[in-house]
Amino acid sequence: MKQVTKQLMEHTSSKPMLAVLKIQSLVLYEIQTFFRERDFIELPPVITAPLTDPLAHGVHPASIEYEAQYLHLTKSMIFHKQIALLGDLDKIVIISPNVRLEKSSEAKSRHLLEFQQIDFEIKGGKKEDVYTLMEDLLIRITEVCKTKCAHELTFLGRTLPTLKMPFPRLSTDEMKQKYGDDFEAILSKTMTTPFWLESFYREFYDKEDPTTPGCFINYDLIYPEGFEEGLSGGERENDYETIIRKMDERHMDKSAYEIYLDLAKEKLIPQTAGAGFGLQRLLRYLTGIRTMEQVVLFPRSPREPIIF
Ligand code: ASN
Repeated sequence: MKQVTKQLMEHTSSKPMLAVLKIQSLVLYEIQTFFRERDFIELPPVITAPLTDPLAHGVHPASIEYEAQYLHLTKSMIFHKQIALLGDLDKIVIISPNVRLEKSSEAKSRHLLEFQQIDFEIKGGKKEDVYTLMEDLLIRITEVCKTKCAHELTFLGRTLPTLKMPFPRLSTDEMKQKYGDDFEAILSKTMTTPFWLESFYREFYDKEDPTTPGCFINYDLIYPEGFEEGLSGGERENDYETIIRKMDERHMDKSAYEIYLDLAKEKLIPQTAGAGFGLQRLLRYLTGIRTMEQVVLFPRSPREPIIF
């Protein structure tokens, strides 16, 4: 048997992997139940689209040519979430496969090339709604894992903390001043509870505070114990002039955004707030396994060859 075949077999049939998959199955069930109980409508994901998230950091292009069209593999459901809420839907959630071909030289330990993002959006929602929802969800997931996957957690040597609301909220500006550019990693290592980092300069679609230009009503949820970023989101920009100004500031090519901008101009994009969190990053935190490749059955990683 070839070495690589042996490697694949050992990985897929290992005992820690079985424990991870049991936890993953429970977590997926809890996530879907949690959102359903709160009247979110689950939508199937969009996998190819003429327009996808521009992302704040550069990745290799991932698109396919279909006859006369270029279709991008979805990097996040952001624009589809906003447009889905333009009618009578109020709250949506999508378990969305995202493809981001991270540059291997710049990729962090939390990056995968392909992952599942639980992407949700609330019409008329505010930052506070997202915080309460996510804190409730994380508390529920950790508690359910402790009772229903006690055996697996013990086997993995993981003791999950008892999380309490509200999670701390920290401003990126203040933390940068205090800890320097590496503030996020430093804080993640020192904190013992998940916490919110607030106000990032990034993609145009996150809302800039109209009363304080340069401040943004957006947030990341950071896992403690060095597990780093788990969620990104924000209240959304829906005013046409503001969107155009922010796209110009970011030197964006607007040609792909024709329909999106048309809808914004007609004031049809609703005010919403939302976020997305990665399933595999959550699993890393829950299982205590630090290596991303070890929590995925068939990993697509910027750090190693993709073997199957
Ligand atoms: N899904 C994220 C959001 O809702 C965006 C992202 O993944 N880049 O803000």
